[in-house]
Amino acid sequence: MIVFITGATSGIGKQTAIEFAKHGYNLVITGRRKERLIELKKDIETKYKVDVLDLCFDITNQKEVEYAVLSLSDKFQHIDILINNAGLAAGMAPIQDGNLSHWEAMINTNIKGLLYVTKCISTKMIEQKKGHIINVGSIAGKEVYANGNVYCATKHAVDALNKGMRIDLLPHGIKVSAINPGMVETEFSIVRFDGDEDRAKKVYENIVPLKPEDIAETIYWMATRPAHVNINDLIIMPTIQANATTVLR
Ligand code: NDP
Ligand code: 8X3
Repeated sequence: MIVFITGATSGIGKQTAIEFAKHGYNLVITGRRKERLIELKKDIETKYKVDVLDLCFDITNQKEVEYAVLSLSDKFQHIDILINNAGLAAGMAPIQDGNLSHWEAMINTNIKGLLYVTKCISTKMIEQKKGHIINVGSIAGKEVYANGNVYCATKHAVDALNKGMRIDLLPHGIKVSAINPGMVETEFSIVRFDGDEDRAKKVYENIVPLKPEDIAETIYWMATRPAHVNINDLIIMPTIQANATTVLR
């Protein structure tokens, strides 16, 4: 079995790669940071004795995505599971103060990048007449919070795309699922606040957030339900977080 994971250089994607490797799956790990991919490949192959292909590309670049998928060697051609995980929040500001490059980055990555990868890989899955696509959405795709405007919009788009893919790929025997987490401590907030680690730390101060392991284990569970069962949509929150804005600190 082969799992193709976008955004495996950090956080949820990296931990999901490790989780599937623990269970003997071979992996295609992707992201822009080549050194991290090489290191993860080495670690996983040594510890879990599975085959790992590292593909370094930027999902916002449609040609790079297409080339990466076309370049898959025979051994990694047959993708059983695609995990659409790569994504980011950039900035947090009222709409009138929004930074255009932050907006472009979120729209290009969370929506367009996910679409480019899905188009290439769903085509392969249709030929195989089987496959499973798992989209990493967010609680921000279910609710909107102050200053989250564009990030929330991109994750609402992921929610809609998840539903659309489920319908379109149904006749082809391809499962489609979404996982929508609340707060998970990863590099997410460091990226959101342009590298400001102190500000990022404050997000998780005095709370117990989800760990990437919690999401990875749940994704693995979703991927391993019996053939007649599909998890369409799942929301997972830390116990201290009731919804996007209600957090017990
Ligand atoms: P991290 O910042 O730790 O990881 C993000 C991953 O996305 C990295 O591997 C990064 O790789 C990859 N990525 C970002 N942009 C691109 C790009 N243009 N091309 C290729 N890869 C890219 O954050 P998380 O693990 O938290 O985030 C993973 C997903 O989970 C995201 O979709 C996020 O929206 C979602 N999420 C996160 C939550 C949280 O609280 N942390 C909650 C709900 C959802 P690289 O930089 O090497 O390219
Ligand atoms: C990340 C979770 O609440 O910061 O998607 O939007 S949140």
